[in-house]
Amino acid sequence: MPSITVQPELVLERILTLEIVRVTERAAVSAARLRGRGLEKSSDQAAVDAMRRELNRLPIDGTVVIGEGEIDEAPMLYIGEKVGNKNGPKVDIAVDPLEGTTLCAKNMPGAIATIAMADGGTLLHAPDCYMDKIAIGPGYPKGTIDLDAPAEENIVNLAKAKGVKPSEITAILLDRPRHADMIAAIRKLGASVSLITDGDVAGVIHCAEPKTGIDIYLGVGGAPEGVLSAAALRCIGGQMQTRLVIDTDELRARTQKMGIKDPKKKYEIEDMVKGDCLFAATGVTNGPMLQGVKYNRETIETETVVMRSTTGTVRRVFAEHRQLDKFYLD
Ligand code: VTB
Repeated sequence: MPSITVQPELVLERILTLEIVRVTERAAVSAARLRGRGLEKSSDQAAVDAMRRELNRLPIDGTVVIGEGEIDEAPMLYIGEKVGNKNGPKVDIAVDPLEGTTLCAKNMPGAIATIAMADGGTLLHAPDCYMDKIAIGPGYPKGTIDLDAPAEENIVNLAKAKGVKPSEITAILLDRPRHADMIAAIRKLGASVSLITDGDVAGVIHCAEPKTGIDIYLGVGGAPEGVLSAAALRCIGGQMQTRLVIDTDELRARTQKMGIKDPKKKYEIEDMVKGDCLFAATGVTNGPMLQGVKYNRETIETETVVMRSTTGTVRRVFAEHRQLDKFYLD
């Protein structure tokens, strides 16, 4: 194929939007082959391999800033790894090749392959630690939520802004013992709690998808997932505030090494994703956001959502893949 010459600023803006679909599609198909086998590590590895292979074909000079871990613990897609064929713009890349490894291993709803991409130096380099998060969808006045206020206060303020009673609000949280008090307080207000076992990138995005009926995300999840979901909200609108949970000396040192000066900083979306970005996710298992990979006799079907913050356009790409041998081999 002849190589395409384009102005560098157009590459990230438009062409890569469709290119990154291929990246998450491949990761999802590779992981989905092991769906329901109880093989968390192998399905994650399959997604990582496929994603890395596809990323290295892209005309980018990319750096993984959110990945599978530090170089000593992750041989591939580690934080700092260079990806792409270097024939293009400098970009930061955040990946979670298989968000919801347990969901995939148990063939439960909501496993996805996901990526965000932005100009070099504009994505938060977050360590693989916990992050306190709060998020709502678009259309509310700035300041409707505050990470430092109690959950009840946030729900009351959100209800006011939405013009409904607090009992008409639905909050989504990871089902973890650490959230027991928060869940009890939300229920005491009469509001509804929707619990997820994993997959809080989609959990945050649900706040911006009216059909889900979810109004607010609350609680502590992974920091890498936090940056990925911030990228999605930067594209489709919404508010989000976060703070890293730095609770050991080892983590403090690691955070400093990653260039984070103030470990207690309260991040807004614009601090986590400082400029325009792209976000994509392909369903691995069926879920409320995306249909999972479907294997037919002669085709493989995937569904991907891809977003671009410059315009806020959201595309859903339903793909039918043929040449299945090639699909698996290359
Ligand atoms: C979340 C969720 C992930 O980790 O970030 C969660 O989105 C947070 O960590 O799918 P804990 O599981 O330790 O609570 C995952 O569940 C992946 O492990």
